[in-house]
Amino acid sequence: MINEKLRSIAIIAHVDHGKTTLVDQMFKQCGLYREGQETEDRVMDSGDLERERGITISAKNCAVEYEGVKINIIDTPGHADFGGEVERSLSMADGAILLVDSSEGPLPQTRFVLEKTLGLGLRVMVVINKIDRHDSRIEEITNEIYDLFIDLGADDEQLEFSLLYAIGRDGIAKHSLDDDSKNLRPLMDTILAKVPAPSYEEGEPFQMLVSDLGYSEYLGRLAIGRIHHGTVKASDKLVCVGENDEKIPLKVGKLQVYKGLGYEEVEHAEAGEIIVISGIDNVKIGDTISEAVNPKALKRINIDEPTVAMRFLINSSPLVGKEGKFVQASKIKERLIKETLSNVALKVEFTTEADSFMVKGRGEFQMAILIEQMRREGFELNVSRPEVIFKEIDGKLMEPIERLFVDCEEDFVGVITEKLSLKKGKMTNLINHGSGRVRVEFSVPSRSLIGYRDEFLTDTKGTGLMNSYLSGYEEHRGAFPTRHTGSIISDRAGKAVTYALFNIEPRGTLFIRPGDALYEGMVIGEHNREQDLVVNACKEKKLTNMRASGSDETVSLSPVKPLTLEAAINFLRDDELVEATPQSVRIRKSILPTGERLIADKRRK
Ligand SMILES: Nc1nc2c(ncn2[C@@H]2O[C@H](COP(=O)(O)OP(=O)(O)O)[C@@H](O)[C@H]2O)c(=O)[nH]1
Ligand SMILES: [Mg+2]
Repeated sequence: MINEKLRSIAIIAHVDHGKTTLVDQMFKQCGLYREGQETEDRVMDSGDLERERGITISAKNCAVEYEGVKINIIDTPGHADFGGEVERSLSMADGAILLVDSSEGPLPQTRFVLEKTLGLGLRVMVVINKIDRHDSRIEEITNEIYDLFIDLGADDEQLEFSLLYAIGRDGIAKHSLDDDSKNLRPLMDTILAKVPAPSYEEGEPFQMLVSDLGYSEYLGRLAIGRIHHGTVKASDKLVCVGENDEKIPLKVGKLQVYKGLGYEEVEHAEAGEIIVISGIDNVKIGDTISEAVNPKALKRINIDEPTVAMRFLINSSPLVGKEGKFVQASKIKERLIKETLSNVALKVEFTTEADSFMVKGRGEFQMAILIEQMRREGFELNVSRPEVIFKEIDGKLMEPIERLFVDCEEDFVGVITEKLSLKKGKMTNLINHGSGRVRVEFSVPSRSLIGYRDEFLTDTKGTGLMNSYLSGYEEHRGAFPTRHTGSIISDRAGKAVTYALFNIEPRGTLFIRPGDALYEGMVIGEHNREQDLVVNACKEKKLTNMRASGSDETVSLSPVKPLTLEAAINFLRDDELVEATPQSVRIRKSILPTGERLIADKRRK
């Protein structure tokens, strides 16, 4: 049986290729807004951090109606660190729209999302987006897209994808470049024609795969997913089949489907529909909700393994508890467990120490976003330097290796290649278009790229582009120094004093300002030399009987950029931690007392 009144599609692409903006226009043209209604840009980016940073972090569902057919749409993030969201979303879709920027072409995350989609056998439509860009290279990019499909092993049917052109921002899609289409109809019609309507076996018992979780004050936990077979009604008695085939009975509370940006309560729902049900607390993404007699599990969602690990610890600095509401290990543990429920690419391991947790994920950016969210909720915590996860295969130490694509001006290739080769990277390809810009490919250990982006932007004067994807595990390429500078460390607690900072300043770059609270073992700056430097930043100028000359009172310090969480994480050495609290980001030594630290350093050497 086929449910002709329904389609479900995921919108996938590299970051910034225009997914969320296109969804806005679909809303507008499918009559979701009244004429003249004030609308926000990128409504689907509804989280605070999403709005602030202008990126999509978690995948979200919505639905529009077109020509009497309901289209469920899933907007996904395009950043590699949030790849788990794409894997999760695709389990709800029958097809995908792949957006490719008309100037940037397919980039590493384009490859990642397309690989996942083809692997699941989903129908893909390709939209070359932002064709209004004056630097668009449509013909070249079309070839690159075909090459990518072939490279990823697309079969003949998948290779015959529909190709459209769009200015997503203006709500225009075209079948060919000389179409004078003024709206998205060509795209919407293609969705109806090319994305298969959900098919199901009649009479089969109800089965749904849980692909997302929600939470409501009134209803408790919400399980979200697509119905594979059968139908469901509110108050049906079902069973949730968990990871180890454990079966938990449940009674469907409220039954809802997506409508526009929100939910709509319904009496019953049919195969193919994406539903939101309440009635069970102990549900996880990947579980199957099934009819109570003879329950059968669907295949769990395939999620790539984590590649980066970071230790989360309770805040053990002397300033603990001044800003945060939640500082206890038990609160942090509870919060991390809650996060792993919906954030499928994240794993938490409990160590033998009660106040330390090992958090594993896809990258340091994913971690930074989690820490940022926790700070805003009132948590205080310490986190360690991110480390990539090694594997041992046949007695050999293996490490994750990435393919890195750099696009930059010719003049910068030298410095980039030199730096990356120090970090065990190898150049694998160099394409010079003769336009002054070059494309260089490297094979680089993942650990070399942690914290590298800032350095790269500095080295290319902000004009370089870099993107990478995980290409696999290779034998460990050997150690290299992480940072060529040391830290400037406070030797005591107190308030930073202008006079003292003025004298320290020539030794490096400061992170703090006069008046900031300091403690022993706190890192207050980056030293110009490789070793650490311990200083007294609270030292007042000795007062003499002679009147100080005026110029002393007006010493001026170089302006200090406040530390961002990401900058702090990138700066860390192995024996340092970031202290994150609702209002502050500080860097500190793991061992705070200077004497103890020196002894530990000696022992290590
Ligand atoms: N020139 C141009 N820019 C666009 C178009 N569509 C989106 N953009 C811009 O591209 C940026 C990224 O858009 P967004 O929808 O957040 O991309 P996403 O990361 O794929 O969701 C925003 O600054 C948009 O204004 C378009 O059709 N043409
Ligand atoms: Mg987006």
